[in-house]
Amino acid sequence: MNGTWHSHWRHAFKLDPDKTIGDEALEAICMSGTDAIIVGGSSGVTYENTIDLMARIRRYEVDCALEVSTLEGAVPGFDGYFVPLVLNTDRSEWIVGRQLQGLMEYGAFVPWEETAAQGYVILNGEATAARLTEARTALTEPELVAHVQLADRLLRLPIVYIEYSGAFGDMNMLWAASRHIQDAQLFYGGGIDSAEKAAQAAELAHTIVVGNVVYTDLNAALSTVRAVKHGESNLP
Ligand code: 1GP
Repeated sequence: MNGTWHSHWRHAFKLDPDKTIGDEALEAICMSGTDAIIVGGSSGVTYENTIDLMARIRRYEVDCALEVSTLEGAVPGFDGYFVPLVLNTDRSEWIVGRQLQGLMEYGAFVPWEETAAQGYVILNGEATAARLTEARTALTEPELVAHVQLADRLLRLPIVYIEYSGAFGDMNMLWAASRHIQDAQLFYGGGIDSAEKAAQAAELAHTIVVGNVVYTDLNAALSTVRAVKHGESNLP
């Protein structure tokens, strides 16, 4: 794994600027012992709601990164920036198109040292991101492995993100991805809503990302941090 600003993360919460979170819940999340807060969402992300959430998270010391999925939501002042490339879509706008558009507009202002591309493989067809990008989510295991190799070995992306957003994924698929990762940091996200699921996914991924449960069951969300911090990954 590359030694970069995000490489030590084992656990991250993903907060959606388009969703409401109270001050107390936000404090509990930021003070939970998680390694980072990722700000990002698939719809309804604007400059205003992104900067508002960033300012609130900034009261705490936790690392805070922005996943830049729309130009409207590109806000300066985060510790780091992720640029997602969706690898399992036929629509090139989600692989390089929007990213090029972003660079044409903001290329001069990109903090390159703190910016990392994420090779997304979206595997839950029901996820908003899957619908939006028309991702080919029904991949076989060999197809998934090829996507992982494309991202990790051929393109040398720093992060491979196995995304099941909204549903807990097939751990056999995550296992297959983890077996074939060489240098990239393996992120897993999707349906982690308990300590058990967190521990299971964290055994196979370098970093687990917990999203939706923050808004539905705060205590369960907090339990995922403890599960990861007490367990260890089998990955190198
Ligand atoms: C979403 O991977 C994250 O991008 C987390 O997924 O919301 O299902 O936890 P959940």
